[in-house]
Amino acid sequence: MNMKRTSIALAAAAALGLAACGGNDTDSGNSSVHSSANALPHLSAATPGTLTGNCAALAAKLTFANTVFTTVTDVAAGTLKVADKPVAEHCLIQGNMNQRVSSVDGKTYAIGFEMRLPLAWNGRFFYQANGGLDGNVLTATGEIGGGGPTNDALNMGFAVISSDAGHSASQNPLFGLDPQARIDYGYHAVATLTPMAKQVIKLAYGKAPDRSYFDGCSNGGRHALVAAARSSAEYDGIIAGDPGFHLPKAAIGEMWSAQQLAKVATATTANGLPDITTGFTAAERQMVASKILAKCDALDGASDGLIQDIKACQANFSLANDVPTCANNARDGSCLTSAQKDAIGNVFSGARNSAGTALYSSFPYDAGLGPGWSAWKQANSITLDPAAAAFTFTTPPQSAAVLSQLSAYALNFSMDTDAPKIFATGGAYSESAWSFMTPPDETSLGALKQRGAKLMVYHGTSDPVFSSNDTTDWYQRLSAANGGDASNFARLYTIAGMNHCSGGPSTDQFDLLTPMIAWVEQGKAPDGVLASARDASSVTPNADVPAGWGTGRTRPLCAYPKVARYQGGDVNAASSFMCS
Ligand SMILES: [Ca+2]
Repeated sequence: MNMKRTSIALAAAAALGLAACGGNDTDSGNSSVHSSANALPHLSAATPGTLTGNCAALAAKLTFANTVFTTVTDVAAGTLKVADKPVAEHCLIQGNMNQRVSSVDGKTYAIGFEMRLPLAWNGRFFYQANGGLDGNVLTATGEIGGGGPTNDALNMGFAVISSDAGHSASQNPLFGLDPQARIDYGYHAVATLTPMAKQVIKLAYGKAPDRSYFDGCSNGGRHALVAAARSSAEYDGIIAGDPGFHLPKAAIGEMWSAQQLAKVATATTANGLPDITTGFTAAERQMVASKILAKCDALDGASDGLIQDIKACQANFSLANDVPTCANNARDGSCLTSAQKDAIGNVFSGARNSAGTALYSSFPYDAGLGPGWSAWKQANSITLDPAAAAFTFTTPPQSAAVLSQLSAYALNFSMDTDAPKIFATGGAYSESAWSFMTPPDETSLGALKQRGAKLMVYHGTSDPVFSSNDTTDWYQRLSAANGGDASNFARLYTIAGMNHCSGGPSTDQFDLLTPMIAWVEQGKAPDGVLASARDASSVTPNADVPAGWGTGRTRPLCAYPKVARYQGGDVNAASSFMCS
């Protein structure tokens, strides 16, 4: 199935002439040391291996400093499935590293992990970076991103690791009270697990991985961009999805949004606080999305429900002028009140303090204002984000008692006096949240670049929690730091209509890992990547895909700043679009 998708993608790229769209680093030599004035080193291809001996025999061989291996067991083919296909037989190894008792809260912490090693190995290692607050050792199938993936890294033959990043689910979100757990979550778990995982692979297959890949979305995308900076020697291909690489600021942005929507709420919740879901109802969100589409959809040449030219859209759409203002403040879903326009305008223009200084990023107006948008702006913004802010992203942290008052904490969070605490240190907290959560120098990726490693970043333009504007801004600065063009080692793909990591009215199903391998190991730059809409006929349908799109819609994902523009022909076919 994966090979089929690859051939489709390559055929589509050829049909579109996309090979001519991007950079010039397409030399296909096989040397790992090839280099010239304008070419970056080209890493050699991985070669496959076989698990030496059986899984049980591996147990006696496993050893690594500060590591306890608790489970080593064979997993039969078909025990796991991806897209209804059986995952091949593999060896499951579970354990933990650096177990300790916290001097701050007296609780036992460790970096929990699992690895899944296929018997038939492709010679590669895959770090599966997980999302949210971490705290769960998710099954190490090697999720490759996008909605409803049709394959995973384990099934593609990778040896995969997944971890809880240094704390358990039962310690969420109060792990932030422990200084070391903060740092493990920020960057230290990845740095600690990577050499252990490579040693396990060496013991299992008789050689360390030839090539190593790193992939995650959301907080996992943050882990990926942090790894690009901190672990540039360890990873050859890094995929960062909807990266929360400025997560402490984004959490402030979420609470800012909650405060804006609270101003126009029409009801209160059981705890007497404004019900922020009433500040911008589902009908009103759908209406605003229709007005955005009316101004922006055709800018890419096709009125197809997808706003590919998201930059032009921001110049064309005006919340004030293009959305009707309710007469007599009578809200019926067909209009917004002036107060709502102010509040929602503030949500999109982004968090700022009383001096007008931006505290995070603006968000682009786009069509994805459905449930996936609401879940972050109107629910997580008063639960998950304040939990992270209260205990992990501010110093000193709040007391554990705040756990029962998170909504009030979010709605009362001061953009003037609380927001600066993401940069603060004090007492046992010797690193600020900004320091441990973000890449140390996010546009200084020379070490990664110069050794021939590659970075692919994708971001839904309807992501309501981590703004694609923030990622686009970073990519522009990265380009500037690389002579105006970073495309020979780092590419960004914005995805029209996609909410946070998946969903939204979008073509959110794609495989960046296969083109990443081709880029790293064969020097084939990924100029066009094929994405599909998960319509009603999909194995994993996306309810946000309008029925009017029909079945089988595909689109090219274009490397920023190029945009998929309609050239004529079948509006559902990627081949009808050109990246330009
Ligand atoms: Ca369009």
